[in-house]
Amino acid sequence: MYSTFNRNCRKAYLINENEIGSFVWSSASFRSYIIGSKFAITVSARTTWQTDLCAPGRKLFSNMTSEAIVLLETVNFAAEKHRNQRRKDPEGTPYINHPIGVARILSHEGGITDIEVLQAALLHDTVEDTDTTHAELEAKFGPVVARIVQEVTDDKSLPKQERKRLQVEHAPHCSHQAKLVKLADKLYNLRDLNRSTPAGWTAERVQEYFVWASQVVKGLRGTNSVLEEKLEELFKQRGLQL
Ligand SMILES: [Mn+2]
Repeated sequence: MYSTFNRNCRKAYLINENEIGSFVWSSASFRSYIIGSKFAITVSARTTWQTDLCAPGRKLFSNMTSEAIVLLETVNFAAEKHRNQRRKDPEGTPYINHPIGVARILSHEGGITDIEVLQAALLHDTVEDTDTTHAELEAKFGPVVARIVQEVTDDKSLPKQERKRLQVEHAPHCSHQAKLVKLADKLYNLRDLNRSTPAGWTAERVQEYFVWASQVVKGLRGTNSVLEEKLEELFKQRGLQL
């Protein structure tokens, strides 16, 4: 009854006004209802079940790809979760700028089009920094996205230094998708440190962050040459080599 989400689908239809995020598309022989973002339920067009919901008047986003809709759903979820958080810069930039920027680094600089990686980038700090749970991400965005987020989530029950040490240790053993998110996360954070020093940070603390980040990135090499070169350049400016 369940089939994998058809990422080539070009048309989306709203099936239930109270359930934004659930869409349907149809072909000559099938109608498919997207459940969450990851799975679709496909029924024969001859099945009368809910076919009235596909009436022409209910068609929405006909020129929009389903992936664009999924990304909007994802960025909206992240924005709601990070609603009350600010970055550490003196300007108190809204936190959501960070996950959006990480996803944009992947798409615009890293050439990444894997929707699950871009979704995981948008969600990468939700479990670590908000009340979001792994189960919640899995139910809403599917097991792959939830697993990538899990891989980039620190265990907050551990002391900070231990968490930082574990990031260095775990980096080489992450999945390719998680490594991409980690590279973009580090690139964003290092650029941010160059742009503006967080309130209360000394020059030494900034330098220590670069040293630690270089150790993590060392374990991520061989993942994306463009992102790695850009990181290498930032480390070089700080007198660090990978
Ligand atoms: Mn982050």
